Parts: sequence; structure tokens; C-alpha cells
Amino acid sequence: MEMELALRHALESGEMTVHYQPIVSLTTGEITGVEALARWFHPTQGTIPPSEFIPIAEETGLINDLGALVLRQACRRMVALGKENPDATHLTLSVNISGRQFKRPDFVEEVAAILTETDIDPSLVKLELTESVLMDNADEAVDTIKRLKALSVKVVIDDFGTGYSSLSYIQRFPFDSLKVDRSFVGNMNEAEQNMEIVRTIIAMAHKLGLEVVAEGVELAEHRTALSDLRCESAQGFYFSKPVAGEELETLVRKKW
Ligand code: G
Ligand code: G
Ligand code: MN
Ligand code: NA
Repeated sequence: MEMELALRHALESGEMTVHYQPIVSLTTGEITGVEALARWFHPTQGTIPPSEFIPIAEETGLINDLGALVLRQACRRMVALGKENPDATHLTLSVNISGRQFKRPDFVEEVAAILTETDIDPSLVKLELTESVLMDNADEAVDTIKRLKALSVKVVIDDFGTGYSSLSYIQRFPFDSLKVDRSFVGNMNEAEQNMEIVRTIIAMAHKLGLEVVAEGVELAEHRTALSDLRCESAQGFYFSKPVAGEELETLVRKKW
């Protein structure tokens, strides 16, 4: 309860902000987009990690307000960045969507309203869904994804490999791309078996017409191995940690 009140306050007071982690093309070494990540800086407790506040936001229903705040703030930031910097006008914006948010009846309408309000190019917006979101009602999920895609936004399967769905199950949903979970990427050079898992996910994703983003790239070895596997892009501490909105500009000119 105390935590719920603190979270509610954070959403109204500006304690909740958005950080951005670059997503880098493995062919050009340039930034192609960013993932928006919620950050809570509490005045006395300091930084509270998403692993603590996202579950509470889910339980209390505050995830709807949190999700709208992140999407709105991130769209505004990217539009402003594009106006200041012509190199940034084509950057994509990935935003995490939680299950409870996705299942809300007016979710699609709320996304549409924020796209209009912020004047962002909808084709640059990517909504990231995890496997668990798709499980309990697949038909309804397909319908929601189709309505989202009618707005011209892209839909991405996030943390792939951590759930129990096969790629053939994923095929039922009209995704544009797939993110390989960082647990597979982080240990891919330690054992041939791990490398095989990543190789298989990438190859099958490509057969399904999905572009692949590898998460959790921490080492030059990861990057090289992923390039060899024809993985399109990557994200991780090797390139950059998530940064505050004001620091985003410095990433646009970088080449990795
Ligand atoms: O940023 P960090 O790695 O600490 O995030 C931990 C988890 O919190 C990740 O799984 C991430 O997807 C989730 N998360 C971060 N920001 C958001 C957000 O705005 N909405 C939702 N639903 N999840 C988020
Ligand atoms: O679940 P999701 O993919 O949304 O999680 C994104 C989270 O992963 C972010 O909170 C970010 O802080 C974290 N992250 C990003 N890059 C790396 C990395 O290279 N290694 C690790 N361990 N975590 C990362
Ligand atoms: Mn994500
Ligand atoms: Na994720």
C-alpha cells in the first residue's frame, strides 16, 4: 500500500522518467533506434529498479498510467531530437508493453491518441511484447496486434526464448521483429551449445521473415559472433547503457 502511494506520487511528480538504450545496426555500426526504459528516482530511497516497481504497477493497475507516461514522454523526446538533429529523424522508438496494459479494452485507442498528440511518425514506433502476454488468449492477442498495426506501428516479440512458446507458435502473430533474450547472448561464447541456440533462433526467425535484435551484448566477441550469424542489430552494455534523454544526442553521432 505504501509502495502503491509512492508509485502513484512518482507518476504525478516527475520522479518517474525515461532512459534510452541505443539499438545498433551490425552492418553499419550506427544507431538505428532506442529502447525506452522507465526509471524511478525516489528523493530519499534513490533509484528503485523496474524489477521492483513494474510488478507493483501491474498488481495495482498503475501500469496503465506508467505505460502511457513512458510512451508519451519517449515520443515527445524523439520528435524533439529529430527537430534538433536531422540524423535522428529516422531513429525508431521501442517501448515495453506489459500484459495488463495490452489486455485493457481501450489500449489501442490510448496508443493512437498519444501518437496523434505527440505527432510522432507511427512507423518509427515499436511496441515490445513478451511471450507471456500472448499465452492466455491468443485470438484476442492477434486481434489487438492487428489493430495496432493498422496504426502503422511495429510490433516486436521481446525476451524471446525465456517463455515456452516455439517459433511456430509465434508465427500465428503478425510480428515485425524478434529480440533474442540476453540470457542466451550473454553466454554464447562459453559453450558451443549456447551458440547453437542463438544460431537456431536467428535462422528460424529469418525463415519467418522477422528481423532479429540481440539483447545483452556485452563483449566484442558477442558482436562478432552475431554478425557472423547475420543478426541485423544488437543492444547491450558493449554499445551503451541506457542514458537520460539529455544524453541521447551524443549517441546519434557515434559509430561502433
Ligand atoms: O531497465 P531494466 O533492465 O532495469 O528493466 C528491467 C525490466 O523492466 C525489463 O524487463 C524491462 O522490460 C522492464 N521495463 C522497463 N521499463 C518498462 C516500461 O516502461 N514498461 C514495462 N512494461 N516494462 C518496463
Ligand atoms: O527485458 P528487456 O529487454 O526490456 O530489458 C531491458 C533491460 O536490460 C534494461 O533494463 C537494461 O538495463 C538491461 N540491459 C541492457 N543491456 C544489457 C546488457 O548488456 N547486459 C545486461 N545484463 N543487462 C542489460
Ligand atoms: Mn524490451
Ligand atoms: Na523486455
